[in-house]
Amino acid sequence: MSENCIFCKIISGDIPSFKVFENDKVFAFLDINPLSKGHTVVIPKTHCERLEDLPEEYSSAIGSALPKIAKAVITGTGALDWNLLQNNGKSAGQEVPHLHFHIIPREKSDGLGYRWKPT
Ligand code: DGP
Repeated sequence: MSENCIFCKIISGDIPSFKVFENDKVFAFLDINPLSKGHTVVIPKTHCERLEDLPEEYSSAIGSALPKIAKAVITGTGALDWNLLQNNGKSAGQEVPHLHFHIIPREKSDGLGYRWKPT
């Protein structure tokens, strides 16, 4: 855990969130600024900033959890399709420096286009 990290505080419960999934290594919650209904953020329960820094045990856990979480999100929202997005570093659009994956439910003509963060 990192003292000043927003997502570490969400894991600990110091910052409230709408929890979607949790196990011993993975936590998922609704994005505070959703691009679509059900936009979910999936994070490891260890502090690291970027995908290349993630310890193997956590990458396995996230790899296993992502399909299950995505299935629950699309079932819950009734979305037709969805994006999985993950940003590493400021130049790539990463705002919160705790590794995270976005699950973004999509509908036809939802106006989001085919790129992260429509311009
Ligand atoms: P990124 O740009 O990839 O670093 O995305 C960070 C996302 O985290 C952004 O979509 C908004 C979300 N977020 C930031 N702070 C909070 C928070 O305090 N609570 C929740 N639920 N989401 C947050």
